[in-house]
Amino acid sequence: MSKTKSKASNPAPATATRSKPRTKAKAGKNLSNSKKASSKSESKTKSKASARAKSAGSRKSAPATKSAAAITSQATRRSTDKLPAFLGLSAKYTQAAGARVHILPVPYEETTTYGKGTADGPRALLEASQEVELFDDELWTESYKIGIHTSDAIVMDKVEANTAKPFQALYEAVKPLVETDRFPLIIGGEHSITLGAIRAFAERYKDLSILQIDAHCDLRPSYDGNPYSHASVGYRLYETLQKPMITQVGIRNVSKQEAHWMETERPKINIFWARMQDKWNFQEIVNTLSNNVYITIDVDALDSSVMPSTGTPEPGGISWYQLMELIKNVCVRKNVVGADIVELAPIPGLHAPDFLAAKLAYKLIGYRFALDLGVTKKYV
Ligand SMILES: [Mn+2]
Repeated sequence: MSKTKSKASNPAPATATRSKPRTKAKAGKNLSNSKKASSKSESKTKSKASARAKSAGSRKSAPATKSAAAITSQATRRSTDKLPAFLGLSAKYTQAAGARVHILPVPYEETTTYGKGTADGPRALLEASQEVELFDDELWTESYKIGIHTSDAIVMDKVEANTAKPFQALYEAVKPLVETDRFPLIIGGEHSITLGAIRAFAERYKDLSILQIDAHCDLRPSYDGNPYSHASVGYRLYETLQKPMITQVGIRNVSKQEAHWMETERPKINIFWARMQDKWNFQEIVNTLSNNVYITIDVDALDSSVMPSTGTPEPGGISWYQLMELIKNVCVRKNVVGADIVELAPIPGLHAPDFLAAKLAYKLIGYRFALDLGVTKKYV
């Protein structure tokens, strides 16, 4: 479905009561200990169930009688409450000063056009991350040891057509991290936020290119009268780069207007269409990028069978392992300077997509820092 056709429909999120918190007894799991593990090897055996029970208790789903507006306002409120730290790591690995990776949760949702709920994406991802196994079975290492700090949520007012400095709060959070060679991993929220990050990266890296993994080109100059709509983010990013260069992977939704712009302007945008995914050569995809790369992952690039929790789903998406191959190849061959994961719109009671997003964040960190972590195993 084209984004242009879907504005009127605004279905309320599913209102099924969230299933009771999982307390499945892993061997040695201590249900009563709420302190985070702090041993040399972060143990996943402590605290998880109790933390999970606590957080799950605070986010009961709305009863079926509530209006969509009430549910939205509840989602907004929840999204600004204190968020759990990614992976539930102990302080040793989360100190801002020492951490190479800084997770920036951005529960921004102002221009979504179809399914709602991406304001709750950061919370769902961070909560699900408490259950992600810390040992990477592929890299054969504990990637969290690179140090992962989770910042407080970055809350921004709606960016309008006349906003002078779009997504300024995110820009200001990213800028010092870029300058000190930290790796910002931004968790959305709707896709338009990527612009705030790219404004900071483009100032530091003259040759910055963007790998956009997405179902949609997002190349409309504006949408609904707003140039900062999530449907226009690709266009905004393109004009923000010093030497515009974007590679889009997984695309299966383009409007006539976008197609016309590409045919007449011939922008430096390489598209790898989802319908050709069986023939993709990942090395060829990576070769279209400059040395310094920012990765923006709209979760709707994935097939909606594995990622139904997103506002504008499209059939025919990519698989988990294709996504892994792509990220792995770009991390090995290029200098990936930052990334975001956007458009997760959690469905109450359906935790697999939230967990997928959390694991995606952790895998991306692992691939990016495999060398620094001393990974010697051949994995690509
Ligand atoms: Mn998209």
